Amino acid sequence: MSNDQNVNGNSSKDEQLDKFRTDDRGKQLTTNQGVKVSEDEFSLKAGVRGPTLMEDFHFREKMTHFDHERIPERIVHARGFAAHGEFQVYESMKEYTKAGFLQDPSKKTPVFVRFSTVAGSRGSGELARDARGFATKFYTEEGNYDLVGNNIPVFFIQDAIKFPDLVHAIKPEPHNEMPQAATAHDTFWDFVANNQESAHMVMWAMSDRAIPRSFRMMEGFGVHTFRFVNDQGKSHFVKFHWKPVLGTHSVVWDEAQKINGKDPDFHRRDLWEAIENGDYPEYELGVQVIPEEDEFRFDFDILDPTKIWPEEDVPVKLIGKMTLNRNVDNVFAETEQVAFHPGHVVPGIDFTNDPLLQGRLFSYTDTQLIRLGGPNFHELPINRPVCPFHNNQRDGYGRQTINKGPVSYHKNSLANNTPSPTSEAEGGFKHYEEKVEGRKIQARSDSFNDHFSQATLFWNSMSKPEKEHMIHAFSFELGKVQSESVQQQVVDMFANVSTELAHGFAEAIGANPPEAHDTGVTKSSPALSQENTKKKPETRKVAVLVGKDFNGPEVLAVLDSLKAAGIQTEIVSSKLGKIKGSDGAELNADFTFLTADSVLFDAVYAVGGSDEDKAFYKEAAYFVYEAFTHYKPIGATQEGKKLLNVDNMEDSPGVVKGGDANNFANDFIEAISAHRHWDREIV
Ligand code: HDE
Repeated sequence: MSNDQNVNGNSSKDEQLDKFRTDDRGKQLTTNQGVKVSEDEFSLKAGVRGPTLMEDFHFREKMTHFDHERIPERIVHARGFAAHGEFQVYESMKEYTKAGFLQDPSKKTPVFVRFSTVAGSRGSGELARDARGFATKFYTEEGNYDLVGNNIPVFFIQDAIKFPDLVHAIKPEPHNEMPQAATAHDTFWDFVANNQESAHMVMWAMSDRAIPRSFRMMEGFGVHTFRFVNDQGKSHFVKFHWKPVLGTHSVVWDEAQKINGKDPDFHRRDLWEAIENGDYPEYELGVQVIPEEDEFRFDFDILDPTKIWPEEDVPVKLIGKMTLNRNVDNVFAETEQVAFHPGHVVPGIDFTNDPLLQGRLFSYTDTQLIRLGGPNFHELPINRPVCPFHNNQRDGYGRQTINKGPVSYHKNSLANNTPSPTSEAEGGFKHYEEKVEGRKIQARSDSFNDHFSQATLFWNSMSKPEKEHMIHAFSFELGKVQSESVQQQVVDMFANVSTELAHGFAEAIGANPPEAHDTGVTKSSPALSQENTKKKPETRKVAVLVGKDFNGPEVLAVLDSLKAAGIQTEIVSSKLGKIKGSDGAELNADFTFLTADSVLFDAVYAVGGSDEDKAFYKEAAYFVYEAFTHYKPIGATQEGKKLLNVDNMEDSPGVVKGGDANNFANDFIEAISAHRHWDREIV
């Protein structure tokens, strides 16, 4: 195989990565120069109690490398986790785009997807109330295409020049570096109140979307309006969506905060384990398409990144599916070193004048230069395209390619004027020839000025529990703000969205409630409510609380039914090891009440056991009650029912009581599919 085929492209991504993989297990220890090392415990000294000697090259090399092991974390999206997978289009998109990877349903395009939180540092808890990054690199045969999106379809600002201000406001405050990975502080809300274009995104950020149950259960959005360009040169405006096959689900805020303590790696563990178990996460790619001629047909500017195109007005067409099927081998080499860029496009996909997108086109390469230490980051294994790449770029830190020959300029005669440009007809990228004219001006179009109508549309679209969660979220966040002036400014601002909302949290934080007035916006978009998402039991995690002498046959039958429905069960008990039940049944405890917690599960099966097992019942009762307060499905055997005697739990929605194992299992699975039981009364 020539170099071109294995490292510089024309191979599968996995084969390409394989050239760089190494397994040190079973090998002899050497220096980086390949010299075998005879001693790795004691440095070279002048006498056993003497000073260390400079000539100990192994010590010096080992320590120097260690001293340089860290690189700057991403200024935003530092905390992330990624996986490999593949994408397949359902049918040719030729009518809209000539992008090669969107033509042939039989073609599989390798992808690498990195999910992230935005505000926190690299080691922060994953259940922060925050937007999630959803960045996908498609390794297409025409070059890498990066769809660098979020799980929220709009953004805080309309012009990239404001991004440093937003991020300074959202990050921990500089004088005391608090709070970590949180928006509940003065500078963030001061920014919001004084930059009212943020209203719509803040609504999403205060909604359940900002605390997803799993990376596998959240939507993704390209946010900006892009262009599709077909082989006739015709352009359509397009917005991109990822729709998770498992539906879109969230946790509740109390749970999120507890998960951050119990398992700060909750989201990455969930993704890692799902892939290891063969439960490959799937997302359908959706597009909303608007013909160029219709650019001005809407009551908002379609280039404004604080606006959605309501799905009821512009339907989302599902055009393909992405499956994540392989975990990384090394988080640093792959997840940390991957370099996304919204400017990485392929023929058939192009930009619009969205001023946020335009600024991003500058920022991403710039950030990689400092983060990855020079201009050769495209040579890192994870960033290499799978197609060949050739140009006259040379040298720079960490250069790996050994370019042969004396010529590194265009035009030339010595190399026959190669590498040579390719015509558009032959696959060369040609920028879409959009007509532009105007004065050079530092201003914003008036068509970007309506900051509240879609924020109200979002509010109108929420179910009752979702609205309650939002009022609670605002109350929490502003409850942590010290400045009464900022608190009041935020109340007054969100009175423009909904007086019900602003009133709700003004009361909780002791601010002056706004006067009731009608926003005049009555429209809603059912697609925005997570209540209307798909409900599926697959891959949900159930804690099975098992005590001594549990009801053997019944419990084993229920566990079989749960497994058959794709539900995962973990046995939790007072001690690790075997637990004996009736009729010779035996279960093995995976966790104790010390190492497990209800917040790490989707549902609880309260099995119970013998009455004398007092310690078990005490610990299990708290576990069950906490799950109940988080609206989770609960199933109980006859013995487990003893755990339900608080707050009328027994007769509450989503609480299923045992008896006939078959019916019980079906009812319990149905309750698990529902995800949460919001109609439950929590005292
Ligand atoms: Fe980013 N963003 N961003 N961003 N962004 C970065 O690039 C930036 C924006 C998004 O997993 C940085 O490599 C500017 C919107 C994701 O590696 C940086 C603006 C959306 C990721 C940067 C935005 C995003 C980043 C930091 C305002 C959703 C993580 C490290 C115009 C559509 C990608 C890096 C990964 C990362 C700049 C706004 C998504 C500094 C200037 C809107 C998912 O270049």
